[in-house]
Amino acid sequence: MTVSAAGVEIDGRSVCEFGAEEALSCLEAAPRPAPVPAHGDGVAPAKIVAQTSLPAPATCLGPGPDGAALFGCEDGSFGLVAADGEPRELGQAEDRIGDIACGRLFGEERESILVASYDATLRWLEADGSERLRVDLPPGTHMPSWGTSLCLADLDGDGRLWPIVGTGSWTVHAVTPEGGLRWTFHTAAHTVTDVTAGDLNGDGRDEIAVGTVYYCVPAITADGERLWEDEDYNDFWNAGPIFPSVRVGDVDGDGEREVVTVGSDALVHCIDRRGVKKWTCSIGDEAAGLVLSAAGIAAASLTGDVHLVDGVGRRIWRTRLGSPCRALAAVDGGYVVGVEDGRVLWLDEGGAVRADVQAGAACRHLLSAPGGGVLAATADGRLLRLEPPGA
Ligand SMILES: [Ca+2]
Ligand SMILES: [Ca+2]
Repeated sequence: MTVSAAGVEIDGRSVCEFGAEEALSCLEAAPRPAPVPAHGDGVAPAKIVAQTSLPAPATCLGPGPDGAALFGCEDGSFGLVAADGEPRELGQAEDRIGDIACGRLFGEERESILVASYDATLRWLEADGSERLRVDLPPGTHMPSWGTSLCLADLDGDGRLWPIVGTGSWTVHAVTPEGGLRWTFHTAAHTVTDVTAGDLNGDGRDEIAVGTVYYCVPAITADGERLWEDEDYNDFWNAGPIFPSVRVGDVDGDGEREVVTVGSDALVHCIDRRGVKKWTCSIGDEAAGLVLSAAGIAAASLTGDVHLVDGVGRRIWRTRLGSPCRALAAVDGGYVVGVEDGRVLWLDEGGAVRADVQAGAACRHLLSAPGGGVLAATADGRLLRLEPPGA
């Protein structure tokens, strides 16, 4: 066990991170945490290239058709913004947008847009925004059927992508081309926060990993059955209640994909394809973002730190930003982070802050934009296009 000013490690894995206000005073010989980088310490100014007001604060951003970006808002409006273009509203749901996605569904030539709303609908739009189909998400027995989360999954291993929607009413649905349901998976009393597709068991068909608000990270087979039969509920009980995001990738390079999530216990959890916990790593507080990339597993915390963790749970670096993180996205050569005091910061793959800009309000969602820029949605309902120096 190693105790330092940064936290406690056992066998090289972080089990407890001290926050910015919690550095131990009795460890004067230990290295002090790195200071928060200030503008001017090699941090170049980024630019606000364009900004506009959305109908309401955004709840989600996502890649759209033909290089455009998609947005969904708290008031149920949704739309797209073309590269260097103005946002264009495509429609209006009756309640907030839970998630928005784009892809070539069922092997079609053209891309489609999917919009999941808390009004218990899934909208399927053509790339031009015209509505093609609307699916009423079936009511649950206790909770409303909010459409909270979306992903696309190759359920048959033939390259054709199916829409997968997670709901508030403890269900995940696979939607057919006619707007019916191929299957419905019941999470057993766990409202869904996130769904992510990936071939976990290596049979060429995608499974679905699911984040929930209540002590559970299930995985679903391509046929809608439970993939993990042996979930360690005691472990999830310690880690929960909320798992806001799940990611799938072979993070340790052993040829098998893992599910990576962060829990209310302030730990990054790595779960193998059989549902067995491989490791955990502390990030010191609840997570505001989780990104898998070639450099490692990046997680931003409400403490105001960004952590990069390797595939076996050892910390590579930790960068203090001095304000609670609210959004994290991968960009070419590193990461971009939005923090509560309104700054948006670019970090390189080594964790050094290279550029920043003041967005004027806390940034809630970030999306890498074509051409090196970033789209940022702020808490006060603006959408900004930002560019680091040299972009
Ligand atoms: Ca599979
Ligand atoms: Ca692996």
